[in-house]
Amino acid sequence: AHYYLEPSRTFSEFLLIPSLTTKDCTPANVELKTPITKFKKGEQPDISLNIPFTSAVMQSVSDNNMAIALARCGGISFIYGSQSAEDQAAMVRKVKEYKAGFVVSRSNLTPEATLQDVLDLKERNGHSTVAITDDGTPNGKLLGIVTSRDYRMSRDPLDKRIKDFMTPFSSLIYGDSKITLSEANDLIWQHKLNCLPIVDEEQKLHYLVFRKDYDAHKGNPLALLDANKSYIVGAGINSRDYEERVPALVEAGVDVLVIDASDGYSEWQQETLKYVKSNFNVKIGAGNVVDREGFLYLVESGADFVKVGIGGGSICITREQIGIGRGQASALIEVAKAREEYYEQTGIYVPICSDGGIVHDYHITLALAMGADFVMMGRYFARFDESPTKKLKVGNNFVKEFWGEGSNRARNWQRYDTGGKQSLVFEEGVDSYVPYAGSLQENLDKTISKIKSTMSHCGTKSIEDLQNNARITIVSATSLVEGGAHDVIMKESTLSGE
Ligand code: MZP
Repeated sequence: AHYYLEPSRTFSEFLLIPSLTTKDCTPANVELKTPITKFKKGEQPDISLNIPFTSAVMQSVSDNNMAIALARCGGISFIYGSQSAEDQAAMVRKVKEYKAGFVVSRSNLTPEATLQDVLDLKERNGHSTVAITDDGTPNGKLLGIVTSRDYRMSRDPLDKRIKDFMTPFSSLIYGDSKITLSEANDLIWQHKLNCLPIVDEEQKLHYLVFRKDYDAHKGNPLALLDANKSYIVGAGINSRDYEERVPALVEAGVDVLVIDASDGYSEWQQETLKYVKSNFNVKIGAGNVVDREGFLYLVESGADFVKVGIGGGSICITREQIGIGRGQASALIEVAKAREEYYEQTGIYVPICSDGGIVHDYHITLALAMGADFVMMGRYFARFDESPTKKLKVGNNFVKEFWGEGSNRARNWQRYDTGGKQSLVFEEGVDSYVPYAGSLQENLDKTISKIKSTMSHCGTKSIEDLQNNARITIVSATSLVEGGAHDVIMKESTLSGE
């Protein structure tokens, strides 16, 4: 046997040491744009993200609703593959065909209509916002807009009349090409609006611009109307039924695929990559791997990015069940080194994704500093309104359901397939709850603020800068204790979390 004598380390065993923060290195100047597909030195990647976040290929995390919400914030979801190819392609199609605004006729609604009536229409059509015009067409006069946020604020929507929630826009009519991003932004903040309609001189509604869209397209007003085309979306595939699944996903308009397997260092992944590369012009990532050999094998087989991580996922019991895995930090550090060497030798940069095991927000920054170009998370996203699972009350707390792809509930045997019986012989994942945390955007905004703040302390303004210049230290078990509140008597309110 070959022994790796260095212990296998996790994110919590590391901290970042601050470097000189220059005056221009404020969090506002930190840029989180990142590549997700490989590119040649001096060229641009075909697909990049505005924030380094992807949601996990899991039934309890990534459906079309999550994909729309995350793409709107600048990230991407990989829609789960443990469903029929047809159903998965339908979810991809819903994301690609999604239009930010939806116009209904005022005449479809009686004057007594409630907010719930509007929301039912919204639900039926799968949109996050309903715009109400006087004649129900885009040419009609815009009377108002009801958003999901209004719905949440109302608590008891049936008691409220639409008019209480409509945001009147009569004073906000602009020619679509005349308004600049910053003007629109000012208006949104000034009027405390969630979104702004862009209409032409004939009052034809062109687009509803959301606050979050501004954040995602900062600095490029026209991108907002390019953005109206469609959101980007990914999808997970396996190395069994790819000849049926990939054509359906490509036909539905998927932007990028990923082969989703717990251990991706296999000839099946090579075969799948070769099939996709020789039959389709679509980007495809592969994984998961935890070492240099696995990374190089997948890259040489054609992968556009590589996913790193075995056994670190919050719902994962692979390490306990079959003794396979590696601490996420150690895996990432080795793969990132192999990626740098490969780049030096070939001039081709292959992005890597750190998948699983993110517990605290700073773990994301650590993963980026250790060489990840983006992270994939399950537990993090499962907590939000936009995840596909039920919100329940357990004791005094609201929770959301969250189960692993290797659990009996998901029955995704293809993810754990090693060429044997076509079934899930034993579980490698658990069925669990996660604390409910509210909306994706609010939480993502907070996480991004923290990442930008850490990067500013490190004196770095981009992910590439962080990867090249971060200073990382191992922490001892005793210094971990020092990092929390210690040697003080906690007040009751702190203890009860009030
Ligand atoms: P986390 O963000 O919840 O810690 O981890 C999510 C990752 O765990 C997924 O992206 C996937 O790689 C992995 N996963 C999903 N299901 C299982 C399982 O049932 C699993 N074991 O390990």
